[in-house]
Amino acid sequence: MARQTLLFAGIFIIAIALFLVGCTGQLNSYAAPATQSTGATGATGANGTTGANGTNGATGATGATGPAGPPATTPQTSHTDISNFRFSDLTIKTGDTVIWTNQDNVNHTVTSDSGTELDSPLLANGQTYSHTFTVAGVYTYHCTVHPSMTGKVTVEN
Ligand SMILES: [Cu+2]
Repeated sequence: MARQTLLFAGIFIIAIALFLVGCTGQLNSYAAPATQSTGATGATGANGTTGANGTNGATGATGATGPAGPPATTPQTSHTDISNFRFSDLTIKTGDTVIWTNQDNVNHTVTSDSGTELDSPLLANGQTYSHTFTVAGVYTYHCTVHPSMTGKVTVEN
């Protein structure tokens, strides 16, 4: 009887052992997923920062100043007397005006030696003749009544 009990006990133990082995195998196979899960996708990297704007270029140099024009002078008026049968030579600027006044008791004229720049009528005592010179140059003139009377106006820029 004891031997039978031992035998049953042995079979029982073996059965349990087999059962356990089977369960373990099932558990093992169950625990191991047929398909391995894919790892989580890595987070997308952050966008890079935008580059700073470049600095503006230097301002261009100011252009050179142009050549200076003729000095802006206010036109002048020169008074000159015709006296004792003589003219006085004058030097003036372009745009200036000359006024001749006859101080003699005889008539005189102011007449260009050539051309018609100066062409006064007969000037009695106290009368005047004026002319504005707009072009630089040397203007020689005389008196038609007394050709030996000569004068000169130099007009400068
Ligand atoms: Cu004269």
